[in-house]
Amino acid sequence: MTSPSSARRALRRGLALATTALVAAGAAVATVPSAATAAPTPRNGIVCTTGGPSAADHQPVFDLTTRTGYIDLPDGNTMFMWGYSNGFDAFQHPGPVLCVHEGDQVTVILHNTLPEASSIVFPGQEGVLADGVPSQPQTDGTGMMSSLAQPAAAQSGTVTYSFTAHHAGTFLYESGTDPEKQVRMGLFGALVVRPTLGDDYAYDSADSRFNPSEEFMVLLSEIDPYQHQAVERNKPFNLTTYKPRYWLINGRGYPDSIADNGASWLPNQPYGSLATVKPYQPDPTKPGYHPESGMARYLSVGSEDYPFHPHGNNGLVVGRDGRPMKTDAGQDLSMEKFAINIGPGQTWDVLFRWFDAEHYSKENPVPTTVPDLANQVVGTFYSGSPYLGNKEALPPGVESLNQCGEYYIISHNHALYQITSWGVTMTGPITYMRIEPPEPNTCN
Ligand SMILES: [Cu+2]
Repeated sequence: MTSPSSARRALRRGLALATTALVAAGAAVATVPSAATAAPTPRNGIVCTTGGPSAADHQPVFDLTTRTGYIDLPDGNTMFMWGYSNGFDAFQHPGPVLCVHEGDQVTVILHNTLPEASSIVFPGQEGVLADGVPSQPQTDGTGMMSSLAQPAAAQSGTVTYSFTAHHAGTFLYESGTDPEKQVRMGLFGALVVRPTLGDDYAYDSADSRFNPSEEFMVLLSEIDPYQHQAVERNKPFNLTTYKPRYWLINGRGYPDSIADNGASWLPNQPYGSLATVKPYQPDPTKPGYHPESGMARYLSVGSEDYPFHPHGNNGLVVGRDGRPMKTDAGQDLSMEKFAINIGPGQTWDVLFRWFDAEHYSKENPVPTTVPDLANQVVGTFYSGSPYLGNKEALPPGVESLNQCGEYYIISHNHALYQITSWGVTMTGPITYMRIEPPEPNTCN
């Protein structure tokens, strides 16, 4: 597969924009607006789609439409994808992050526009109904399983799935029809069930509290471009030759991964993964009081383990696969981990804090001799100073993207062959944690 010319890309963008305009025009005259609504998009962090006005009555309703489209990859390639869009919006990848509350009666209406039947399964949810009857595997006339759930017919079929969200936690939703093809083509997304205790808790326990402005999604996936090319050209694909060559975080590869949510140059890949946090400071008498943890929700739809590895601090694993790390009797089974090894289909809920452990500053300097400016090799995001909140001169010829003396700490997949894009190294599932200097600062 070769990169399309920029002209083709521009044409496709133009078509996408035109489609969006048509949909917008259609919405203006439609009598029934799309049920799901997206909250105002924060620059960083998880972007929740909530289930419309009835969500307030604990009956969120989501319309998900299967669409085809293209995403941009770090090596300059573009990739044909399938995806779930929010309501009847244009194509996006991955699907919207469905945020509901424990105990909610959740309705998800699948509108299928693909040339083949498609369905949705909700791993971890119990008692799922499809058009009012139990959602269950389907067989064809020969007794072969044809789908893990009742599908919506090709082109224009619809199925309404419903369930009660009994358990708080992080879950996947994904295609249950020909998943070796459809999930890999992009039919997946995250489902977040918030506990009764409150939106700023991972589970119904006081020790799972986090700061809502520091909640992040790390949704990991992979692409074999030859499979996508075959689907785009309506050709068969031999699954025994499946070999991923791209790996993505929230549907983007580095450096796009650290761009803002909704970055203008990634019209179909709305979700960034830069984690912007403040230093943990539990003492209210000290400046920068910030006593809460951040929270990362890890999910994988890949076919291999992804050993994701945030540098700098351990994380506290408080949940796995939408269940808290506690016994039925409430005994704490949470554990600290440095790398989070996410298996196919798993989700991990991890609380983390960034400590200013040594309190280094100009008044408490790092006990080492810093080399001369001309002898330093520094990264793009270095401030020129080892001290949080300081900006100083950089070596000759270096341009820095550092804004206000903030720190950047890399988080990445530690299977290094997986942080590539068809062989281009140091791309793929890499992101950063950005540590903001204590306020007052000059960041904004
Ligand atoms: Cu590393």
